[in-house]
Amino acid sequence: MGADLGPAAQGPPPGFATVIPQPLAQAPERGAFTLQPSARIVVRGTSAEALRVARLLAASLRPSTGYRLPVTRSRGTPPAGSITLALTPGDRSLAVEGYRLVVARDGVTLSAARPAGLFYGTQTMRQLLPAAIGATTRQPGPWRISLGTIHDRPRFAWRGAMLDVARHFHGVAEVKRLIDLMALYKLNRLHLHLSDDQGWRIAIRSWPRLATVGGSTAVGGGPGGYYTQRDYRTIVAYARARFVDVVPEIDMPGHVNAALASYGTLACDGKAPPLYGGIEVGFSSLCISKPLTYRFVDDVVRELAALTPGPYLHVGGDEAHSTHAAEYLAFMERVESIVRSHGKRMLGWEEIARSTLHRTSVAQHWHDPELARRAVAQGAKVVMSPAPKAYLDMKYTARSPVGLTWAGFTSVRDAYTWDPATRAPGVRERDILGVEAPLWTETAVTRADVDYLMFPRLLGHAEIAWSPAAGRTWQRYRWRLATHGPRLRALGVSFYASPEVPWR
Ligand code: TNX
Repeated sequence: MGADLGPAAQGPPPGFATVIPQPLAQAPERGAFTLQPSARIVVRGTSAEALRVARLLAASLRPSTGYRLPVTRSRGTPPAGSITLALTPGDRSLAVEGYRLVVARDGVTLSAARPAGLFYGTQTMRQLLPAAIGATTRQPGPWRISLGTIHDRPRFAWRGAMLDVARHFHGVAEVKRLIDLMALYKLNRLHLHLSDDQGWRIAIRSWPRLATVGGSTAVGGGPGGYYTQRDYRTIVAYARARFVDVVPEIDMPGHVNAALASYGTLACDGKAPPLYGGIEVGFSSLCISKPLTYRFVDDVVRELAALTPGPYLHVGGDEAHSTHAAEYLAFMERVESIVRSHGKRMLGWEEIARSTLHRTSVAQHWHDPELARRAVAQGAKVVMSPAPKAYLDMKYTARSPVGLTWAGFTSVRDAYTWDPATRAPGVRERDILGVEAPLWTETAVTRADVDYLMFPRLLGHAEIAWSPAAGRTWQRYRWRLATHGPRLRALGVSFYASPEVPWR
Protein backbone atom coordinates (compact mmCIF):
# COMPACT_ATOMS: atom_id res chain seq x y z
CA MET A 1 0.00 0.00 0.00
CA GLY A 2 1.21 3.46 -0.83
CA ALA A 3 -0.32 5.21 2.20
CA ASP A 4 1.71 6.46 5.15
CA LEU A 5 0.31 4.32 7.93
CA GLY A 6 1.08 7.06 10.44
CA PRO A 7 1.01 6.63 14.18
CA ALA A 8 0.65 2.84 13.96
CA ALA A 9 4.39 2.77 13.47
CA GLN A 10 5.15 5.19 16.29
CA GLY A 11 3.58 3.75 19.48
CA PRO A 12 5.14 1.14 21.73
CA PRO A 13 6.18 -2.03 19.89
CA PRO A 14 3.60 -4.84 19.88
CA GLY A 15 3.69 -6.99 23.00
CA PHE A 16 4.47 -10.72 22.79
CA ALA A 17 0.82 -11.42 23.63
CA THR A 18 -0.27 -10.07 20.23
CA VAL A 19 1.47 -12.85 18.29
CA ILE A 20 -0.91 -15.21 16.45
CA PRO A 21 -0.69 -18.16 16.79
CA GLN A 22 0.10 -17.78 20.47
CA PRO A 23 3.60 -19.09 21.22
CA LEU A 24 4.14 -21.99 23.58
CA ALA A 25 6.12 -19.96 26.13
CA GLN A 26 7.17 -16.36 26.43
CA ALA A 27 9.09 -14.25 28.92
CA PRO A 28 8.71 -10.56 28.05
CA GLU A 29 11.05 -7.99 29.54
CA ARG A 30 10.88 -4.25 29.81
CA GLY A 31 12.42 -2.19 27.00
CA ALA A 32 12.94 -2.56 23.29
CA PHE A 33 15.43 -3.42 20.57
CA THR A 34 15.54 -0.86 17.78
CA LEU A 35 16.31 -1.97 14.25
CA GLN A 36 18.81 0.57 12.90
CA PRO A 37 19.33 1.54 9.25
CA SER A 38 22.79 -0.07 9.45
CA ALA A 39 21.51 -3.42 10.80
CA ARG A 40 22.71 -6.71 9.33
CA ILE A 41 21.09 -10.08 9.16
CA VAL A 42 23.76 -12.57 10.13
CA VAL A 43 23.64 -16.30 9.50
CA ARG A 44 25.79 -18.54 11.65
CA GLY A 45 27.04 -21.74 10.10
CA THR A 46 26.98 -22.93 6.52
CA SER A 47 23.41 -24.00 5.90
CA ALA A 48 22.13 -22.86 2.50
CA GLU A 49 18.59 -23.18 3.81
CA ALA A 50 19.28 -20.87 6.76
CA LEU A 51 20.75 -18.34 4.34
CA ARG A 52 17.64 -18.60 2.20
CA VAL A 53 15.39 -17.98 5.23
CA ALA A 54 17.51 -14.95 6.18
CA ARG A 55 17.14 -13.57 2.65
CA LEU A 56 13.38 -13.97 2.79
CA LEU A 57 13.36 -12.11 6.10
CA ALA A 58 15.47 -9.29 4.66
CA ALA A 59 13.25 -9.07 1.58
CA SER A 60 10.15 -8.78 3.77
CA LEU A 61 11.65 -5.98 5.90
CA ARG A 62 13.29 -3.85 3.19
CA PRO A 63 10.30 -2.20 1.45
CA SER A 64 8.72 -0.67 4.56
CA THR A 65 11.94 0.14 6.47
CA GLY A 66 13.89 1.30 3.45
CA TYR A 67 17.00 -0.23 5.12
CA ARG A 68 19.60 -2.21 3.17
CA LEU A 69 19.69 -5.10 5.65
CA PRO A 70 22.58 -7.02 4.08
CA VAL A 71 22.59 -10.76 4.74
CA THR A 72 26.01 -12.11 5.71
CA ARG A 73 27.54 -15.26 7.14
CA SER A 74 29.66 -15.11 10.25
CA ARG A 75 31.35 -17.32 12.80
CA GLY A 76 32.34 -14.72 15.34
CA THR A 77 30.27 -12.36 17.43
CA PRO A 78 27.84 -10.50 15.20
CA PRO A 79 28.04 -6.69 15.20
CA ALA A 80 25.76 -4.98 17.75
CA GLY A 81 22.28 -4.37 16.42
CA SER A 82 22.23 -7.46 14.19
CA ILE A 83 19.55 -10.06 13.74
CA THR A 84 21.29 -13.43 13.99
CA LEU A 85 19.90 -16.72 12.67
CA ALA A 86 21.50 -19.94 13.88
CA LEU A 87 20.75 -23.59 13.26
CA THR A 88 21.25 -25.58 16.47
CA PRO A 89 20.48 -29.15 15.35
CA GLY A 90 21.11 -30.61 18.79
CA ASP A 91 18.27 -28.77 20.47
CA ARG A 92 15.59 -31.48 20.80
CA SER A 93 13.15 -29.16 22.59
CA LEU A 94 12.66 -27.26 19.34
CA ALA A 95 11.57 -30.33 17.32
CA VAL A 96 11.19 -29.91 13.55
CA GLU A 97 9.32 -26.61 13.44
CA GLY A 98 10.13 -24.95 16.75
CA TYR A 99 12.38 -21.96 17.43
CA ARG A 100 13.77 -19.82 20.20
CA LEU A 101 13.77 -16.05 19.81
CA VAL A 102 15.81 -13.88 22.13
CA VAL A 103 15.32 -10.14 21.78
CA ALA A 104 17.99 -8.19 23.65
CA ARG A 105 18.83 -4.52 23.55
CA ASP A 106 21.96 -5.13 21.46
CA GLY A 107 20.55 -7.70 19.02
CA VAL A 108 17.99 -10.35 18.14
CA THR A 109 18.98 -14.02 18.11
CA LEU A 110 16.85 -16.66 16.51
CA SER A 111 17.74 -20.33 16.80
CA ALA A 112 16.09 -23.49 15.56
CA ALA A 113 16.98 -27.12 15.01
CA ARG A 114 15.72 -27.05 11.42
CA PRO A 115 15.22 -24.42 8.72
CA ALA A 116 11.41 -24.57 9.12
CA GLY A 117 11.79 -23.46 12.72
CA LEU A 118 14.02 -20.57 11.69
CA PHE A 119 11.40 -19.56 9.17
CA TYR A 120 8.63 -19.55 11.79
CA GLY A 121 10.83 -17.51 14.10
CA THR A 122 11.18 -14.89 11.36
CA GLN A 123 7.39 -14.78 11.01
CA THR A 124 7.06 -14.14 14.75
CA MET A 125 9.65 -11.39 14.40
CA ARG A 126 7.62 -9.75 11.63
CA GLN A 127 4.59 -9.74 13.94
CA LEU A 128 6.64 -8.20 16.76
CA LEU A 129 7.46 -5.19 14.56
CA PRO A 130 4.86 -2.44 14.12
CA ALA A 131 2.00 -3.20 11.72
CA ALA A 132 3.41 -0.86 9.08
CA ILE A 133 6.26 -3.36 8.54
CA GLY A 134 3.91 -5.10 6.10
CA ALA A 135 3.58 -2.09 3.80
CA THR A 136 5.14 -2.22 0.36
CA THR A 137 6.44 1.37 0.51
CA ARG A 138 8.77 3.10 2.95
CA GLN A 139 7.21 3.99 6.32
CA PRO A 140 8.53 6.26 9.09
CA GLY A 141 9.41 3.77 11.88
CA PRO A 142 11.01 3.57 14.42
CA TRP A 143 11.22 -0.21 14.08
CA ARG A 144 11.28 -1.53 17.61
CA ILE A 145 10.76 -5.03 19.05
CA SER A 146 9.88 -5.68 22.70
CA LEU A 147 12.62 -7.38 24.72
CA GLY A 148 12.33 -10.92 26.03
CA THR A 149 12.38 -14.57 25.01
CA ILE A 150 9.94 -16.75 23.10
CA HIS A 151 10.18 -20.53 22.95
CA ASP A 152 7.75 -22.02 20.49
CA ARG A 153 6.72 -25.13 18.59
CA PRO A 154 3.45 -26.35 17.06
CA ARG A 155 0.81 -28.66 18.46
CA PHE A 156 -0.08 -30.22 15.08
CA ALA A 157 2.01 -31.01 12.01
CA TRP A 158 -0.85 -30.29 9.57
CA ARG A 159 -1.93 -26.66 9.62
CA GLY A 160 -3.85 -26.11 6.45
CA ALA A 161 -6.06 -23.97 4.30
CA MET A 162 -7.93 -25.13 1.22
CA LEU A 163 -8.78 -23.02 -1.79
CA ASP A 164 -11.39 -24.29 -4.23
CA VAL A 165 -10.14 -23.09 -7.60
CA ALA A 166 -12.69 -25.27 -9.43
CA ARG A 167 -15.92 -23.38 -8.73
CA HIS A 168 -14.15 -20.11 -9.47
CA PHE A 169 -10.61 -20.07 -10.78
CA HIS A 170 -8.00 -18.10 -8.82
CA GLY A 171 -4.73 -17.43 -10.62
CA VAL A 172 -1.06 -17.88 -9.73
CA ALA A 173 -0.55 -14.36 -8.30
CA GLU A 174 -3.52 -14.73 -6.01
CA VAL A 175 -2.37 -18.12 -4.79
CA LYS A 176 1.15 -16.79 -4.10
CA ARG A 177 -0.30 -13.98 -2.04
CA LEU A 178 -2.36 -16.49 -0.08
CA ILE A 179 0.80 -18.52 0.57
CA ASP A 180 2.50 -15.39 1.97
CA LEU A 181 -0.42 -14.76 4.32
CA MET A 182 -0.55 -18.40 5.38
CA ALA A 183 3.16 -18.37 6.15
CA LEU A 184 2.81 -15.26 8.34
CA TYR A 185 0.45 -17.28 10.53
CA LYS A 186 2.57 -20.46 10.40
CA LEU A 187 0.22 -22.51 8.23
CA ASN A 188 2.03 -25.19 6.26
CA ARG A 189 -0.43 -27.03 3.96
CA LEU A 190 -2.19 -25.50 0.99
CA HIS A 191 -4.82 -27.87 -0.34
CA LEU A 192 -5.90 -26.88 -3.85
CA HIS A 193 -9.27 -28.29 -4.90
CA LEU A 194 -8.34 -28.56 -8.58
CA SER A 195 -11.37 -30.23 -10.13
CA ASP A 196 -15.10 -30.34 -9.68
CA ASP A 197 -18.29 -30.39 -11.74
CA GLN A 198 -17.78 -26.78 -12.81
CA GLY A 199 -14.12 -26.82 -13.77
CA TRP A 200 -10.86 -28.74 -14.23
CA ARG A 201 -7.95 -26.45 -13.36
CA ILE A 202 -4.69 -28.31 -14.00
CA ALA A 203 -3.23 -29.25 -17.38
CA ILE A 204 -2.85 -33.03 -17.73
CA ARG A 205 -0.63 -33.83 -20.72
CA SER A 206 -2.12 -37.24 -21.41
CA TRP A 207 -5.68 -35.86 -21.34
CA PRO A 208 -5.35 -32.28 -22.65
CA ARG A 209 -9.05 -31.54 -23.06
CA LEU A 210 -9.56 -31.75 -19.29
CA ALA A 211 -8.05 -28.27 -18.97
CA THR A 212 -8.86 -26.76 -22.36
CA VAL A 213 -12.51 -27.86 -22.34
CA GLY A 214 -13.15 -28.72 -18.69
CA GLY A 215 -11.38 -25.58 -17.53
CA SER A 216 -13.22 -23.24 -19.88
CA THR A 217 -15.98 -22.12 -17.55
CA ALA A 218 -16.94 -21.70 -13.88
CA VAL A 219 -19.92 -21.27 -11.58
CA GLY A 220 -22.24 -18.74 -13.19
CA GLY A 221 -20.76 -19.43 -16.64
CA GLY A 222 -17.68 -17.18 -16.35
CA PRO A 223 -14.47 -17.72 -18.33
CA GLY A 224 -12.80 -20.24 -15.98
CA GLY A 225 -9.09 -20.88 -16.39
CA TYR A 226 -6.48 -23.45 -15.49
CA TYR A 227 -2.87 -23.81 -14.39
CA THR A 228 -0.37 -25.03 -16.93
CA GLN A 229 2.06 -27.53 -15.41
CA ARG A 230 4.61 -24.74 -15.44
CA ASP A 231 2.25 -22.45 -13.49
CA TYR A 232 1.62 -25.23 -11.05
CA ARG A 233 5.34 -25.89 -10.53
CA THR A 234 5.79 -22.17 -9.86
CA ILE A 235 3.15 -22.33 -7.12
CA VAL A 236 4.68 -25.47 -5.61
CA ALA A 237 8.18 -23.96 -5.56
CA TYR A 238 6.97 -20.66 -4.09
CA ALA A 239 5.10 -22.54 -1.39
CA ARG A 240 7.99 -24.86 -0.64
CA ALA A 241 10.35 -21.93 -0.14
CA ARG A 242 7.93 -20.81 2.59
CA PHE A 243 7.62 -24.29 4.12
CA VAL A 244 4.15 -24.84 2.70
CA ASP A 245 3.32 -28.17 1.03
CA VAL A 246 0.81 -27.93 -1.79
CA VAL A 247 -1.70 -30.80 -1.61
CA PRO A 248 -3.47 -31.22 -4.94
CA GLU A 249 -6.99 -32.61 -5.06
CA ILE A 250 -8.68 -34.25 -8.00
CA ASP A 251 -12.16 -35.11 -6.83
CA MET A 252 -13.55 -38.57 -7.79
CA PRO A 253 -15.69 -40.58 -8.39
CA GLY A 254 -18.25 -37.75 -7.98
CA HIS A 255 -17.78 -34.04 -8.74
CA VAL A 256 -16.52 -34.98 -12.23
CA ASN A 257 -18.85 -33.26 -14.67
CA ALA A 258 -16.04 -31.12 -16.10
CA ALA A 259 -14.02 -34.29 -16.85
CA LEU A 260 -16.99 -36.07 -18.45
CA ALA A 261 -17.76 -32.95 -20.51
CA SER A 262 -14.15 -33.02 -21.78
CA TYR A 263 -14.12 -36.75 -22.61
CA GLY A 264 -17.52 -38.32 -23.29
CA THR A 265 -15.78 -41.72 -23.48
CA LEU A 266 -15.41 -41.59 -19.68
CA ALA A 267 -19.20 -41.53 -19.20
CA CYS A 268 -21.04 -44.86 -18.92
CA ASP A 269 -23.24 -43.93 -21.90
CA GLY A 270 -20.26 -42.58 -23.85
CA LYS A 271 -21.85 -39.15 -24.22
CA ALA A 272 -20.27 -35.94 -23.00
CA PRO A 273 -22.65 -33.95 -20.78
CA PRO A 274 -22.71 -30.17 -21.23
CA LEU A 275 -20.40 -28.00 -19.11
CA TYR A 276 -22.05 -26.99 -15.86
CA GLY A 277 -22.27 -23.59 -14.17
CA GLY A 278 -24.67 -24.28 -11.30
CA ILE A 279 -23.91 -25.15 -7.67
CA GLU A 280 -25.69 -28.47 -7.15
CA VAL A 281 -23.59 -31.42 -5.95
CA GLY A 282 -23.82 -35.19 -6.25
CA PHE A 283 -25.09 -35.58 -9.82
CA SER A 284 -22.00 -36.80 -11.69
CA SER A 285 -19.93 -39.98 -11.44
CA LEU A 286 -17.05 -41.70 -13.16
CA CYS A 287 -18.06 -44.99 -14.79
CA ILE A 288 -16.87 -47.51 -12.20
CA SER A 289 -17.18 -50.55 -14.50
CA LYS A 290 -15.16 -49.14 -17.44
CA PRO A 291 -11.49 -50.13 -17.73
CA LEU A 292 -10.80 -46.71 -19.33
CA THR A 293 -11.72 -45.08 -15.99
CA TYR A 294 -8.67 -46.65 -14.33
CA ARG A 295 -6.35 -45.68 -17.15
CA PHE A 296 -7.63 -42.12 -16.69
CA VAL A 297 -7.11 -42.23 -12.91
CA ASP A 298 -3.65 -43.72 -13.30
CA ASP A 299 -2.60 -41.09 -15.86
CA VAL A 300 -3.88 -38.20 -13.77
CA VAL A 301 -2.38 -39.53 -10.53
CA ARG A 302 0.98 -40.17 -12.23
CA GLU A 303 1.19 -36.62 -13.62
CA LEU A 304 0.09 -35.09 -10.32
CA ALA A 305 2.53 -37.22 -8.35
CA ALA A 306 5.33 -35.95 -10.60
CA LEU A 307 4.33 -32.36 -9.82
CA THR A 308 4.09 -32.97 -6.07
CA PRO A 309 7.17 -33.16 -3.82
CA GLY A 310 5.02 -33.68 -0.71
CA PRO A 311 3.70 -37.10 0.32
CA TYR A 312 -0.06 -36.58 -0.14
CA LEU A 313 -2.47 -36.63 -3.06
CA HIS A 314 -6.11 -35.81 -2.32
CA VAL A 315 -8.62 -37.84 -4.31
CA GLY A 316 -11.86 -36.31 -3.03
CA GLY A 317 -14.28 -39.17 -2.52
CA ASP A 318 -17.01 -36.90 -1.13
CA GLU A 319 -20.70 -36.74 -1.93
CA ALA A 320 -20.65 -39.51 -4.55
CA HIS A 321 -24.44 -39.65 -4.51
CA SER A 322 -24.62 -40.87 -8.12
CA THR A 323 -22.22 -43.74 -7.57
CA HIS A 324 -23.64 -47.09 -6.45
CA ALA A 325 -22.58 -47.65 -2.81
CA ALA A 326 -20.85 -51.00 -3.39
CA GLU A 327 -19.10 -49.69 -6.49
CA TYR A 328 -17.89 -46.68 -4.49
CA LEU A 329 -16.09 -48.94 -2.02
CA ALA A 330 -14.36 -50.96 -4.73
CA PHE A 331 -13.44 -47.79 -6.62
CA MET A 332 -11.82 -46.03 -3.66
CA GLU A 333 -9.79 -49.13 -2.80
CA ARG A 334 -8.51 -49.28 -6.36
CA VAL A 335 -7.71 -45.56 -6.34
CA GLU A 336 -5.81 -45.99 -3.08
CA SER A 337 -3.63 -48.65 -4.65
CA ILE A 338 -3.02 -46.45 -7.70
CA VAL A 339 -1.97 -43.54 -5.46
CA ARG A 340 0.35 -45.83 -3.50
CA SER A 341 1.80 -47.30 -6.69
CA HIS A 342 2.98 -43.77 -7.54
CA GLY A 343 4.69 -43.45 -4.17
CA LYS A 344 2.11 -41.21 -2.52
CA ARG A 345 -0.31 -41.40 0.38
CA MET A 346 -4.01 -41.04 -0.24
CA LEU A 347 -5.97 -38.29 1.38
CA GLY A 348 -9.72 -38.11 0.89
CA TRP A 349 -12.84 -36.61 2.43
CA GLU A 350 -14.22 -38.61 5.35
CA GLU A 351 -16.48 -40.77 3.11
CA ILE A 352 -13.38 -42.76 2.11
CA ALA A 353 -13.53 -44.36 5.58
CA ARG A 354 -16.47 -46.46 4.32
CA SER A 355 -13.98 -48.47 2.26
CA THR A 356 -10.97 -50.40 3.50
CA LEU A 357 -8.12 -47.96 4.12
CA HIS A 358 -4.39 -48.50 4.24
CA ARG A 359 -2.94 -47.12 7.47
CA THR A 360 -0.97 -44.48 5.57
CA SER A 361 -4.15 -42.96 4.17
CA VAL A 362 -5.79 -39.93 5.73
CA ALA A 363 -9.46 -39.00 6.03
CA GLN A 364 -10.52 -35.37 6.14
CA HIS A 365 -13.40 -34.93 8.58
CA TRP A 366 -16.01 -32.37 7.52
CA HIS A 367 -19.46 -33.62 8.54
CA ASP A 368 -19.96 -37.04 10.15
CA PRO A 369 -17.83 -37.79 13.25
CA GLU A 370 -18.65 -41.49 12.87
CA LEU A 371 -16.73 -41.64 9.59
CA ALA A 372 -13.72 -40.00 11.22
CA ARG A 373 -13.90 -42.68 13.92
CA ARG A 374 -14.07 -45.41 11.27
CA ALA A 375 -10.94 -44.06 9.63
CA VAL A 376 -9.13 -44.14 12.96
CA ALA A 377 -10.42 -47.66 13.68
CA GLN A 378 -8.59 -48.71 10.49
CA GLY A 379 -5.35 -47.15 11.66
CA ALA A 380 -5.63 -44.12 9.39
CA LYS A 381 -5.13 -40.56 10.57
CA VAL A 382 -7.57 -37.68 10.38
CA VAL A 383 -7.40 -34.02 9.35
CA MET A 384 -10.09 -32.00 11.10
CA SER A 385 -12.25 -29.59 9.05
CA PRO A 386 -15.64 -29.65 10.82
CA ALA A 387 -17.91 -27.58 8.57
CA PRO A 388 -19.74 -25.50 11.20
CA LYS A 389 -16.38 -24.34 12.59
CA ALA A 390 -13.76 -24.62 9.88
CA TYR A 391 -15.60 -23.98 6.61
CA LEU A 392 -14.49 -20.55 5.50
CA ASP A 393 -17.32 -20.34 2.96
CA MET A 394 -20.05 -20.13 5.60
CA LYS A 395 -21.49 -16.63 6.05
CA TYR A 396 -20.50 -14.83 9.26
CA THR A 397 -24.05 -13.51 9.71
CA ALA A 398 -27.26 -13.19 7.71
CA ARG A 399 -25.89 -9.88 6.43
CA SER A 400 -22.70 -11.30 4.89
CA PRO A 401 -22.77 -10.41 1.18
CA VAL A 402 -21.09 -13.68 0.11
CA GLY A 403 -20.96 -17.20 1.47
CA LEU A 404 -23.24 -20.20 1.95
CA THR A 405 -25.29 -21.15 5.01
CA TRP A 406 -25.85 -24.92 4.93
CA ALA A 407 -23.62 -25.53 7.99
CA GLY A 408 -24.95 -22.41 9.78
CA PHE A 409 -23.48 -18.97 10.29
CA THR A 410 -19.90 -19.01 11.51
CA SER A 411 -18.88 -15.90 13.42
CA VAL A 412 -15.23 -15.10 14.14
CA ARG A 413 -15.88 -16.37 17.65
CA ASP A 414 -17.43 -19.65 16.40
CA ALA A 415 -14.43 -20.20 14.15
CA TYR A 416 -12.08 -19.78 17.12
CA THR A 417 -13.89 -21.67 19.86
CA TRP A 418 -13.36 -25.31 19.00
CA ASP A 419 -10.81 -27.98 19.68
CA PRO A 420 -9.88 -30.70 17.17
CA ALA A 421 -9.42 -33.30 19.90
CA THR A 422 -13.03 -33.06 21.11
CA ARG A 423 -14.95 -32.90 17.81
CA ALA A 424 -15.31 -36.62 17.14
CA PRO A 425 -15.73 -39.14 19.98
CA GLY A 426 -13.09 -41.84 19.65
CA VAL A 427 -10.74 -39.60 17.66
CA ARG A 428 -7.95 -38.60 20.00
CA GLU A 429 -5.12 -36.13 19.76
CA ARG A 430 -2.69 -38.75 18.47
CA ASP A 431 -5.10 -39.79 15.69
CA ILE A 432 -5.22 -36.24 14.39
CA LEU A 433 -2.65 -34.95 11.91
CA GLY A 434 -4.02 -31.46 12.31
CA VAL A 435 -6.49 -28.86 11.18
CA GLU A 436 -7.51 -27.48 7.82
CA ALA A 437 -9.89 -24.63 6.96
CA PRO A 438 -11.45 -25.04 3.49
CA LEU A 439 -12.72 -22.20 1.33
CA TRP A 440 -15.23 -23.42 -1.25
CA THR A 441 -15.77 -20.76 -3.87
CA GLU A 442 -19.29 -21.11 -5.23
CA THR A 443 -19.86 -17.50 -4.09
CA ALA A 444 -16.24 -16.29 -3.86
CA VAL A 445 -15.48 -14.80 -7.25
CA THR A 446 -12.94 -12.05 -6.65
CA ARG A 447 -9.86 -11.74 -4.51
CA ALA A 448 -11.87 -9.41 -2.25
CA ASP A 449 -14.50 -12.15 -1.76
CA VAL A 450 -11.77 -14.63 -0.82
CA ASP A 451 -10.18 -12.14 1.62
CA TYR A 452 -13.52 -11.38 3.21
CA LEU A 453 -14.39 -15.02 3.89
CA MET A 454 -10.88 -16.12 4.91
CA PHE A 455 -9.88 -13.22 7.09
CA PRO A 456 -9.90 -12.95 9.97
CA ARG A 457 -11.28 -16.48 10.52
CA LEU A 458 -8.18 -18.19 9.14
CA LEU A 459 -6.07 -16.68 11.95
CA GLY A 460 -8.22 -18.49 14.52
CA HIS A 461 -7.73 -21.83 12.78
CA ALA A 462 -4.00 -21.16 12.58
CA GLU A 463 -3.93 -20.67 16.34
CA ILE A 464 -6.01 -23.80 16.97
CA ALA A 465 -3.59 -25.79 14.84
CA TRP A 466 -0.40 -24.37 16.38
CA SER A 467 -1.05 -23.39 20.00
CA PRO A 468 -1.89 -25.57 22.99
CA ALA A 469 -5.63 -25.65 23.76
CA ALA A 470 -5.00 -24.80 27.41
CA GLY A 471 -4.58 -21.08 27.82
CA ARG A 472 -6.61 -20.06 24.77
CA THR A 473 -9.75 -18.06 25.47
CA TRP A 474 -11.98 -16.05 23.16
CA GLN A 475 -11.95 -13.12 25.59
CA ARG A 476 -8.20 -12.76 25.29
CA TYR A 477 -8.07 -13.75 21.63
CA ARG A 478 -10.44 -10.98 20.49
CA TRP A 479 -8.08 -8.34 21.91
CA ARG A 480 -5.06 -9.97 20.40
CA LEU A 481 -6.82 -10.33 17.05
CA ALA A 482 -7.72 -6.63 17.10
CA THR A 483 -4.01 -5.76 16.83
CA HIS A 484 -3.91 -7.66 13.52
CA GLY A 485 -6.41 -5.28 11.91
CA PRO A 486 -3.76 -2.67 11.02
CA ARG A 487 -1.38 -5.49 10.12
CA LEU A 488 -3.81 -7.06 7.64
CA ARG A 489 -4.68 -3.63 6.29
CA ALA A 490 -0.99 -2.85 5.70
CA LEU A 491 -0.77 -6.10 3.75
CA GLY A 492 -3.76 -5.09 1.63
CA VAL A 493 -6.13 -7.75 2.98
CA SER A 494 -9.80 -6.75 2.84
CA PHE A 495 -10.90 -8.70 5.89
CA TYR A 496 -14.32 -8.71 7.55
CA ALA A 497 -14.14 -6.21 10.44
CA SER A 498 -16.51 -8.18 12.65
CA PRO A 499 -18.12 -6.18 15.49
CA GLU A 500 -17.18 -9.05 17.82
CA VAL A 501 -13.60 -7.78 17.75
CA PRO A 502 -12.45 -4.49 19.40
CA TRP A 503 -10.58 -3.22 16.33
CA ARG A 504 -8.77 0.03 16.98
C1 TNX B 1 -19.76 -29.61 0.51
S1 TNX B 1 -17.53 -30.59 1.97
C2 TNX B 1 -18.82 -30.03 -0.41
C3 TNX B 1 -18.43 -29.13 -1.51
C4 TNX B 1 -19.19 -27.83 -1.48
C5 TNX B 1 -19.30 -27.37 -0.04
C6 TNX B 1 -19.93 -26.03 0.11
C7 TNX B 1 -17.36 -31.44 0.78
C8 TNX B 1 -16.41 -32.47 0.96
N1 TNX B 1 -18.09 -31.18 -0.30
O1 TNX B 1 -18.61 -29.77 -2.75
O2 TNX B 1 -18.50 -26.90 -2.23
O3 TNX B 1 -20.05 -28.31 0.69
O4 TNX B 1 -19.85 -25.59 1.42
